[in-house]
Amino acid sequence: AFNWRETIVETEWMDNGGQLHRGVEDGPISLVGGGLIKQLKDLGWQVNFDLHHQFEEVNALADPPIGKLRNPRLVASVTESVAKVVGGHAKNGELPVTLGGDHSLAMGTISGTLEQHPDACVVWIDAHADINTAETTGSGNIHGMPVSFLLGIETSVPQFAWVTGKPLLKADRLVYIGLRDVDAGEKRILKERNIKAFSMHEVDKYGIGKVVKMALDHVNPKRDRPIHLSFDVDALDPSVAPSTGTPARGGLTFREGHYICEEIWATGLLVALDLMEVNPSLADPTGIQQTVTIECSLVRSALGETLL
Ligand code: Z70
Ligand code: MN
Ligand code: MN
Ligand code: MN
Repeated sequence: AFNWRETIVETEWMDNGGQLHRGVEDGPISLVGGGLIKQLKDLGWQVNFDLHHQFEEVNALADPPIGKLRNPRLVASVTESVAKVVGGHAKNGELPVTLGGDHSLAMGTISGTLEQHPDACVVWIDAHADINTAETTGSGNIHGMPVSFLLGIETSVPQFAWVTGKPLLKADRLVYIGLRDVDAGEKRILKERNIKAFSMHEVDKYGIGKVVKMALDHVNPKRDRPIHLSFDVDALDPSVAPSTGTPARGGLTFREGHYICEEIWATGLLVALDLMEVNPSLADPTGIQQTVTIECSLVRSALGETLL
C-alpha cells in the first residue's frame, strides 16, 4: 500500500522545554554525528535533512508556570510548529523522522501525522505512559503529558487548544509497549479509558514476538491503518541505552527494541517515526557512544534494515 522508499525527510527538532535536564536538545545532532544520515542513504533512502529547527524567538519569551506546568508557552509553541512541518512533509508523501528532544514533541509529530492520515494508529514505546494531566502531574514536566493532550483528556490549558481543538487520537488507536514507571494517576486513566498497554510484565510473560503481534492486532487488526511509531529511548534498559533523562531499570533488551522496529517496518504501514529523549550530556563517554549507536540502529531497523 505505501511505498515511501523514494523520499525520507529527516526533521530534527530542538526542544528541551518538556523536562528539566539540559542537554536533551543535543540528542538529534549526536545521532547525525553518529552517521545516521549516511547510514539511511546506504539503505537506499533519499534523505532530506532539515538541520536543527531552532525557535529562538520562543525561547526568549517569559514563560512562568501555568498551574503546575513548566515552560507551557515554549512547549505549546514548539509543538505547534512541529505539527505544521511534520504534517507538511507527510502531505508530500515523505516519511518524517523526528529526532528529539523530549517526548512532548510527539504532540506535534502525531498531530502532524493525523492531519494527513486521520485513520493512523500510534505505537508508543516507552518506560512511561506520558499520560498525566495538568491535575495528575507530580513533576509539572510536559514530556510526561503529551498523550493526555493528544487523546483530548486534558483540555484545560488554552495554550494547547491547537492540539485539543483538532481531530483527536482515539484511545483504541493507541498501544503502549515497555511500560514500567507509571504514576498512580496515570494507571487510573489507562484503566478508565481502557487503553491497551503491554508493560514489561507482559514482555516477560509472552515474549516480545507475541506482544508486538497482540499490540498490532489491537490497534491495526486488519493491518490497513498507517502506523506512527513513537519510540522513547528510555524504553530500553539503561544498561543498553544510558544517555537519557529518566532511566528506569528492567527495560527492553537490545534485541527486543530492534525487534519492535523490524516488525513495524515489515507491516509496510509506517508513515512516521519519532526517536526521543536521547540526552548525550547524561552518561560517561562510553555510555553516550553506546546510546547513539543503538539509536542509529533502531532507526535503521524501523526503515528497512534486515539481519539477513
Ligand atoms: C513522570 C512525570 C517521563 C519521560 C519521564 C515521568 C515522565 N511520569 N517521561 N521521562 N520520557 O514526570 O510525569
Ligand atoms: Mn522539513
Ligand atoms: Mn516518553
Ligand atoms: Mn520515557
